[in-house]
Parts: sequence; structure tokens; C-alpha cells
Amino acid sequence: MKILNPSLDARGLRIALVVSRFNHLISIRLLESARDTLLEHGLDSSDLELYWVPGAFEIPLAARRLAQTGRFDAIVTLGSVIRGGTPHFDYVCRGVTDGVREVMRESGVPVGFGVLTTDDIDQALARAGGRDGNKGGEVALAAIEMARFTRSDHEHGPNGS
Ligand code: INI
Repeated sequence: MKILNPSLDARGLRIALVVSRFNHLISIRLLESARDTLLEHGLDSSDLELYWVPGAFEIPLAARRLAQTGRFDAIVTLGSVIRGGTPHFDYVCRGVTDGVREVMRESGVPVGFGVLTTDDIDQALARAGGRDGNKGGEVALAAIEMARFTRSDHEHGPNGS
């Protein structure tokens, strides 16, 4: 069996961050962790672009437009949806999860999903640099790995093409 290990080297990649302004306190923590992780793994800061959107519901449209430009090896989406007393939570969650999955499927560009969906602010804080780590950095690593995976598919495809 051949085992192909993923590279986590971000040098030479171009990455876009799409970040929801809603629940800004959480977003900023996710964003800082994602940015630091990407730069620590060799990404040049001039190859990193940040796009704010109003809320998680707007993330898929922004990600789609960015994917369509062909300028990015991966897109990292960040934000948080926190359960309130109404079904609004479910609609926003479904919109962003289905939307991001669809963008990745239709564009072939890796899209990291770093939108927290939690029952309350404490759960979100725990996953944004608190006791459960920071999802922003984790998603950034996944994006690097999948960007590399996508690139090497092209370089060493089954037809040698
Ligand atoms: N957007 C979020 O990113 N998180 C939330 O928790 C949230 N809540 O709770 O409503 C939220 N709503 C806004 C939504 O994403 C859109 O921006 C808005 O509906 C305008 O289209």
C-alpha cells in the first residue's frame, strides 16, 4: 500500500477568508487563529485576502463569487450561529452548511467550514480559543491540506496529465 501524506506547507498558496460580522467577538477570535495558522505554515501575507460579510447566511454567496474568480487555492469560511428562541437558527445553519457544500461541489475549490453552530455563547467561546481549542486554526489546516490535495491530483493524475 502506498500512503500519500498530505502536505501542510502553505507556501505559494492563495487563500481567501470569508468571515461573518455577526457575533463579531467570536468571529475575530476564529479569524486570528486562522490567519496565524496560515502564516505559521508559510503562507505569504500578500496571498491572504479577507472578506467580511454581514452574517453566516451570506457566506455561501461570497465564497461562490471568490471561487469563480479562479484566484484562490482554498477558501476558509468563519463565523458562528448561536441558537436563539426561534427556528431562525435552523434556517441560517441549513443555509450556510448546504450553501458551502454546494460551492465546493460545483467549483472544485476546497472550502473550509469554520462556522460554529452552538446552543449558547459559552459553547462558541469554548471553540474560539477557549477550552475546546480554536476551530479557526483547525479549519485553516484543513484548507491547506485540501488545497495541496487538489493541486497534486492535477500534477500526478491517473493519466499522468
Ligand atoms: N447570522 C450569524 O452569522 N449568526 C447568527 O447567530 C445569526 N442569528 O442568530 O440570527 C445570524 N443571522 C443573520 C443572517 O446570517 C443574515 O445575515 C441575515 O438574515 C440577513 O440575510
